[in-house]
Amino acid sequence: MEKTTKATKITKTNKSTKKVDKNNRKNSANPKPQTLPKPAKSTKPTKPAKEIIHATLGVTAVKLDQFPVNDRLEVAFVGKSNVGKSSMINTMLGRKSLVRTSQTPGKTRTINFFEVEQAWYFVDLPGYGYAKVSKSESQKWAGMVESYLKNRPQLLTLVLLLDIRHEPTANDKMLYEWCKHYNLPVILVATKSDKLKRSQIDKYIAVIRKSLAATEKILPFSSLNRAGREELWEILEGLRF
Ligand SMILES: Nc1nc2c(ncn2[C@@H]2O[C@H](COP(=O)(O)OP(=O)(O)O)[C@@H](O)[C@H]2O)c(=O)[nH]1
Ligand SMILES: [Mg+2]
Repeated sequence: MEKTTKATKITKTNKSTKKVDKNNRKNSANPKPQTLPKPAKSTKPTKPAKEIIHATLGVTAVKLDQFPVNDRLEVAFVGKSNVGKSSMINTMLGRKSLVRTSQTPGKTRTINFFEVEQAWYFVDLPGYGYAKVSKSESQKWAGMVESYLKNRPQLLTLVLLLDIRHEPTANDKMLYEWCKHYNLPVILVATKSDKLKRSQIDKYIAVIRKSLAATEKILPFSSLNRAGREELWEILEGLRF
């Protein structure tokens, strides 16, 4: 008896789902060819998406002597406040909210070390450039970030995040030049690529490249649709081996 009741319920649910499906199908019956997103250069992964089994917040630090002591390789993520840093780390790790997003800008004044598998630390450096932050606060930021960058021989690369829609800020440029000066590998990633049409992406990337006088590739990335995720993993794995 119970089975029948359940079956009826399920059928009911299916019915209503079907209705929606039908409507959707109707809408998509005549797709406009120009809306089909077919890029010249496909960003589709050729391999299955990278899966991360172990990812956890390891250490939260505000100064050098609190940084973890071990030989894991580190990848540090840096960029202005709100650029999409926390979202990117979550996307890379395949987690929804391991790193909290949209915290009050300028409030994150810690360096967070996320353990990734047995191999890595993903390091979330504090964001910069929030207007309401005082001068002494931004000096504190600079001091902390500099102390991190100068004292981590295990730092494999910096990932510098730039909003694809905006010209790099003075701080972005300063960080980029800093990497060049100290010969620290840097990966330039242009975030929120979903905000642009595919046809616009190259144009905006060119603006960023010119503004930084950058020589390396700038990778479009979206935490919304995961564009760039597999490519970034490939670059990181390539640096590691
Ligand atoms: N459309 C879009 N929004 C994003 C993307 N990444 C982050 N955001 C949004 O941008 C805001 C700031 O993101 P967050 O990851 O907290 O930035 P953070 O301050 O750099 O750590 C949040 O509202 C996010 O939902 C993205 O790839 N696409
Ligand atoms: Mg953040």
